[in-house]
Amino acid sequence: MPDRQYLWNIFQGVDKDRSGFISATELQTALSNGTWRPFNPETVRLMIGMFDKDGDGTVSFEEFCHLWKYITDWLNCFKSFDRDNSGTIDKTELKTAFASFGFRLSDAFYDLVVRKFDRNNANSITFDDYIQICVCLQSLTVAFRSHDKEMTGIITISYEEFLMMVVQTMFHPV
Ligand SMILES: [Ca+2]
Ligand SMILES: [Ca+2]
Ligand SMILES: [Ca+2]
Repeated sequence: MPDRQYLWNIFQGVDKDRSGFISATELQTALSNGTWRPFNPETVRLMIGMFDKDGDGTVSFEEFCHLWKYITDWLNCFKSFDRDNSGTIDKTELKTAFASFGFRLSDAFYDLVVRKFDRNNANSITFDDYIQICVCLQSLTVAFRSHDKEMTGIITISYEEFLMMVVQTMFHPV
């Protein structure tokens, strides 16, 4: 953790209306700095949901300290896999990243992910979408494993269980 004064300065810069709390809009604006494209609002909502411990819908300074570390860790992870320093993750880089997380998946899967999240038509994924993909994949994997008691990699679930799994992971994953 960097010192609190350093984080307090960042916090005050992000808290544009000086309310003492960071709203989703303020966070999105701060994260968009340096790019032309707004930070994925879904990722912003996801992160606020994870760090808004008192549930008031905004990020206090205490909550911000944890959020800041989370974003920094993801950014370092993203940069370490962006081998060609293009600022985005292409299919080959994504494969390397996920293989290092322990996923063994086919090319068809990576093609699909890049196609779904390639919002710039550049055959690659930006930082905000990368966080969203990783967090969703992690929570879907946890949900799958909770049904896969024998660790066979195959589960049998009902339609309702399937819906519950998707709703729980896709909307407000933790
Ligand atoms: Ca504010
Ligand atoms: Ca809060
Ligand atoms: Ca790259």
